[in-house]
Amino acid sequence: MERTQVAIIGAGPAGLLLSQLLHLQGIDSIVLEKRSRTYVEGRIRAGVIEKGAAETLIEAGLGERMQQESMIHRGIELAFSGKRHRIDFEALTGGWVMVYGQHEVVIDMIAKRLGTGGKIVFGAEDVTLHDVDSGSPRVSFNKDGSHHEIACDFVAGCDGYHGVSRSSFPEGKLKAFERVYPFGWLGILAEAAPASEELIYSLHDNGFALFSMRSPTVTRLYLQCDPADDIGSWSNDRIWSELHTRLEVGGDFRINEGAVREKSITPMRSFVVEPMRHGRLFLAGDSAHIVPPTGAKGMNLAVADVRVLARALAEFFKSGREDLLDGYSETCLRRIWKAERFSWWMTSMLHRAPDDDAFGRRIQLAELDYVTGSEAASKSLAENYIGLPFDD
Ligand code: RFL
Ligand code: PHB
Repeated sequence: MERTQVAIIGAGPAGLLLSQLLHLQGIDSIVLEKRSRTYVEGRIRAGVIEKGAAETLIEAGLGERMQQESMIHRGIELAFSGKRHRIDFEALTGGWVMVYGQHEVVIDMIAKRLGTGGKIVFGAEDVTLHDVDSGSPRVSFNKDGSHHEIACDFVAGCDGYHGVSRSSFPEGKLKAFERVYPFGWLGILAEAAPASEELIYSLHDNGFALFSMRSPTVTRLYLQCDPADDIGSWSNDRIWSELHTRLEVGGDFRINEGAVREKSITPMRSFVVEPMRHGRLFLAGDSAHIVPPTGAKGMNLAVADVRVLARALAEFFKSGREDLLDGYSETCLRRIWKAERFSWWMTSMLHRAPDDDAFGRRIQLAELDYVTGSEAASKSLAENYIGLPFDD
């Protein structure tokens, strides 16, 4: 049977960064990923990296291409009632965020791990966790028709919301907290130069829209839609028409159209499980928590979790100390709940709920007016958006 110190389930940002951080501490790991490398490297998701998360990636030796190709953003715009208002992160906090696609981060992480002898098994099917409440857990899986087993000291469940790790906790051990929103995001990637230098979050009578980007030639755009909508009912013409209507407010701003490369609908939910540890199994990233994308926090929380986990594991292997491992769940959850609050707040402020009444709409507009008009309120948004400081 093969052996490793840490078996990592999932090659998303959480699992891959954890394997790199452990490697830098001299700890070996094997990453087991259900999908193919091509699939994982092509999966379009997040685009905003907090300052602290970007610095973590750079310190871990993963920043080379990111520093060349990413864009530093020092503010965002909020559009409502026919006007655009800038939230100036730099003036309010001295901070910034980086705009760089999550799949590019994943490409960089995979290349780095494989380039330094790291082990990632793609196409690992039927991953099953065994004896995680003992001192010697095992993980089994099938690949290309043969059965494999890995003995390890710890298992890191970095396998996202639909993974197996969370369901390997004993019945009744986890408490789940959830809110499902009555809307989804339809996202497209367009071969078009971004018409604005900064992201625009817009609340329109037709619903929310977000203007974002990936590079000087690629624009990323989102529209609030019904989560039950069939993507087939959204022709490119209908999408562009809604984007023009919802985003082109204030002055002569016009978005550029271009060939649509990706088109998908994501449902929106807030979700947290507590605790994030059972015996020798630790959950990190989306396997333990989901945020609606409005606050751009999902990937950033994954980075924050594995920072804490890597440090706790390193301390254990170095000195046998278990207090950081014991504190893992509590340390992570303090940040997670603040990001949950922020994402829920941004979502409620910027979306049109189907059962909204006139009172609710006036309150939303008053909130936006306050957030953009008060320095204290703008600063609160800015410090959460750029990322709260790490505790560790
Ligand atoms: P991932 O990325 O889902 O990776 C989990 C990996 O585990 C694999 N897996 C398994 N492997 C083995 N066995 C199994 N049984 C397995 N089951 C699953 C999966 O194939 C996958 O490779 O989770 P991780 O690493 O925790 O990373 C989390 C982030 O991906 C996620 O939070 C973000 O993408 C959320 N998000 C955003 N986050 C940000 O920080 N900033 C943003 O701007 C932002 N925008 C977004 C987003 C997510 C979006 N979607 C599509 C959900 C925009 C969108 C539209
Ligand atoms: C993105 O560019 O994909 C993006 C940006 C900001 C968000 C969510 C997604 O809040």
